[in-house]
Amino acid sequence: MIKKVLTVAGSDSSGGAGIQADLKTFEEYGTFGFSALTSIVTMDPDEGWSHLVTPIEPDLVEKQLKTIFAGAPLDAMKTGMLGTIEAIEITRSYIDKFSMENIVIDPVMACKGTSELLQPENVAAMTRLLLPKATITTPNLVEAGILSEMGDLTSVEQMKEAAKKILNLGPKNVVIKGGHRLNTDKAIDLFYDGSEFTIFEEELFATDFNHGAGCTFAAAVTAGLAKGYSVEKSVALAKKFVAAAIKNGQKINPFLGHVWHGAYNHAEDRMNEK
Ligand code: PXL
Repeated sequence: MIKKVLTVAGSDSSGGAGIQADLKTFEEYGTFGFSALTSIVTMDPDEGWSHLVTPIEPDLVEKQLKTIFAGAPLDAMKTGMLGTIEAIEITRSYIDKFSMENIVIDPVMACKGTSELLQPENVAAMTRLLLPKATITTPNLVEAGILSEMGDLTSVEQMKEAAKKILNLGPKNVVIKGGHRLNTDKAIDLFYDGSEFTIFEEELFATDFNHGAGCTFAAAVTAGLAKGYSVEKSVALAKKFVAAAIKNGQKINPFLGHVWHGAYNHAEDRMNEK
């Protein structure tokens, strides 16, 4: 049976992050994707590509989850941008009601291109209601600094300390993405399972065409878990998947370049007329 995977996240109307990244990634992994939309992000080319986040009515979030969970059990799920505290509460209630396992919490707090953070009270609700249910959480350096209350993280040693603090919030595993924000010549991710630290390294690509990288990484981990891979293997494979996606990033419009979710599997070659 094909594995079923859910994303509870926002729509990135520009096509690279959010549920668009998630569903494309789920498909690349050969899993069957579902989505419950929590918000819609739009960008205005007439206003310097400024972002607007419009939350979905909580009642409509619930209706989507009811539809999705009506079928056979899901194999894994992830959360991304969560529009409202109510959406967070509803998501938690479905996790409990259906005894969901294999849960990836991507603690999205801002979009690139906007300094506007998610409401602090949303972050608090996500921390309280969702992190304790997480198989793994996938903060970037900024998000890890906020969750650990350590502020700026500038070294692997500090990332280790932050990972310990984040694990105390309840997730079973944490991976902190150093990315381009850590001033290293490699893209370094730190994985912590509560007993051991593992460093994952990939080439750091000098590209701006990396919109959607974070969502794609978390979605790849989720699909890996759905397929029955261990948490560590899911992270290792996700890292390779997203590295290929960044390396083959595409300039999508005058403002932005996106990761290419199909790069790892050379999806651009599919269905070509021979
Ligand atoms: O990359 C963070 C992110 C998450 N979710 C949605 C987004 C973005 C950034 O644009 O639009 C829906």
